[in-house]
Amino acid sequence: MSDSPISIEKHGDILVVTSNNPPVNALGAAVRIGLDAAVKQAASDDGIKAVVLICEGQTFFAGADITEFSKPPVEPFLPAVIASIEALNKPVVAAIHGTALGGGLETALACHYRIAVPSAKLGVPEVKLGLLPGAGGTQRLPRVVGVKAALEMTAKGDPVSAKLAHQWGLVDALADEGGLLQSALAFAEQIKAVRPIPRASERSAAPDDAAIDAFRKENARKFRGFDAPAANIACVEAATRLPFEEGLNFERTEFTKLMFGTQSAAQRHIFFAERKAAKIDGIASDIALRPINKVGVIGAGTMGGGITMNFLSAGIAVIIVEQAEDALNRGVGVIRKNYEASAAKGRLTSDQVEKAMGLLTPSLSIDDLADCDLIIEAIFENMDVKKEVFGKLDAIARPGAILASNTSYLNVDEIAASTSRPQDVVGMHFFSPANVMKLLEVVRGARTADDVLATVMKLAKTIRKVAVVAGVCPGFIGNRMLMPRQVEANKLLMEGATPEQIDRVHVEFGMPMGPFQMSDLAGVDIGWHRDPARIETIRDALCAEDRWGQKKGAGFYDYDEKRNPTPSARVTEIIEDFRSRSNMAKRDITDQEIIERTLYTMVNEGAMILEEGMAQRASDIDVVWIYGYGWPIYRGGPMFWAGVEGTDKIAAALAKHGFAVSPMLAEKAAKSEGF
Ligand code: 3H9
Repeated sequence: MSDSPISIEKHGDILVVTSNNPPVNALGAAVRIGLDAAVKQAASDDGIKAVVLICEGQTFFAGADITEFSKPPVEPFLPAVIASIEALNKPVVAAIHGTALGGGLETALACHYRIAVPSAKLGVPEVKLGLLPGAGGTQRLPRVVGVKAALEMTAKGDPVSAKLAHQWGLVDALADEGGLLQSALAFAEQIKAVRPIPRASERSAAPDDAAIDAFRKENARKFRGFDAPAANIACVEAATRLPFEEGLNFERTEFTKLMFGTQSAAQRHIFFAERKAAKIDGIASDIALRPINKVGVIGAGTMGGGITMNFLSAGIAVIIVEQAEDALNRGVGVIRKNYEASAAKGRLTSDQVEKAMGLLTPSLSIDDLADCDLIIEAIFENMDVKKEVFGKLDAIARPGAILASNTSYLNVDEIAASTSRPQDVVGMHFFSPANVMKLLEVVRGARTADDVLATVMKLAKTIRKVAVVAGVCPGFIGNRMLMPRQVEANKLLMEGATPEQIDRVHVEFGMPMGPFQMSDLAGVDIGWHRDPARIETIRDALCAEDRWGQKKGAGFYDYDEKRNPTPSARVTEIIEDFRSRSNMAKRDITDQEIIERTLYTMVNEGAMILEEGMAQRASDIDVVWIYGYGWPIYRGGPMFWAGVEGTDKIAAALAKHGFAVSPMLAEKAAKSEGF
């Protein structure tokens, strides 16, 4: 087995089976073949009394090899390998470090004992790939941890700590952090003669219909639109009703349905898209990066504060600068309040709050940023003001410091030109609330240096953002695609649709909210000219009447004190007034037309973004929309969805409505290809 990722070694009468399949010990064909052979070896050698299964490198098996899912299957299949481990007539101890995930945890569940270092995490994240644990996990897990915990683990997919897993009985013993193999060998020594050998499949899972019903109800909103959570729940339920083998068959049927469905294809696409987005075309992955130990943030408003929290939470010191003392105090106060709210929910300890706040230095002088490694400007969107700030930064920042703007649509090259070091200037477009939203658009200016871009992309991972490289164009990737959607949504109102209908179509599609709900949340007045006498659009009319959205209790909808929306008779009047003044006839608008004019147009814009080289790849656009705007992940982002919907159908509908179809979309349509 010399080329195999699986090696075996005898330690007295204990066989140590080791996997070495970097980077994450995925259970690909070579690993399965090796494991199968190791089990046979253990069974046939009378000198072996117990087996320890352990992994080298950063982690225990992190799951099946997802890259194999789109290829023809190769034997032995994982469920069979796992069954042979469980059936072995000698005890097997799984020795876990890093993350035992998916098929990895299923393998561990088939082992007769599990020992883990305290830092390890255990989980079945298949649901996040639109799947379920398909190698017996849904049947063994409830038999080991009970129905409630199994529902949480399978249908939500978040891993649990080894310590919690120990309390639940999923882990039999905790090992020394640095001495997993020794601990596992000592453990195996103790249990090697214990009979009967404990097997998860031979246990039973007590039925708990009340818990299952309650779980479905509690999570109905979270699971809306997704197929996989319900399938996971059904499998856990089956574990409480069916004998083990029948439960496995049920699991297999459900797994296969999900595996060949479009939702899982979409979610797997996003898994790889997210990782690909971190790679920058044309820049070597080993380029030397600039060290970032101290960050300056200019502006202590909502954006500046949120941006600051990302760094503090990652243990990076921040100096936050404001012009006026009260604004500075308010900003710092909000940061503390946000941390304390997380602590109250049990997500942080008070020590962690104090540690984060201890890394923050408030200042009223921009000169205090002189020794920062990265300075992020987060002031309001005005080119002249930004240029002035960057001119000042040019004068005070140390040579080599990275100067970033959080602009959401302004020209980063123009901002860079106000400095003598455009190579050090980059855009870092965070999404609001910046401490919560995962997306970061990193805007590469015409002269941004390669190491600056690579440093910021790497830093994004440190502060737990998903970063995408965008080129300089109005609105970059995300907001640029929002524009045609908004324009068409407004036109549709004039032609006869209501805000409620358009929003409903978007929500039914899977978006968290529709364009008008979003407008009310963000503020209808954003970007308004502020002249109540100048009424040229429906939006102007709303703003003139103080209907600025949720914050004013009225916008495209009316709101009660709890911000529950109801359709507004006044808004209907305003729209009708505009329509009659423009001599437009009202007509019935179908839901399909709304999709074609607000979503197909986004695909068209995405294709133009690709043509112009403003995004590196179609999957980057998908990542932007999933993590920045809540596009339903089970539809894989607008460009992936275009392939499912049919680029030919999309191009034809756009042409029918009179839009200019982008050449790239036309080309894909001609070949009936996706992006
Ligand atoms: C399953 O198990 C199905 C079974 O129930 C049923 C079977 C019948 N396969 O994330 P990273 C790659 S479904 C293939 O940047 P980290 C990844 O693409 C599986 N490749 O590292 C990347 O490649 P590249 C259930 C995988 O340290 C590289 O490894 N398991 C897999 O930030 C490094 O990854 C999961 O869903 C895989 N399973 O995080 C776990 N996993 O360098 C998925 C990773 O070319 N994985 N790669 O870009 C993870 O959650 C994270 O990768 C992990 C490490 C936490 C393990």
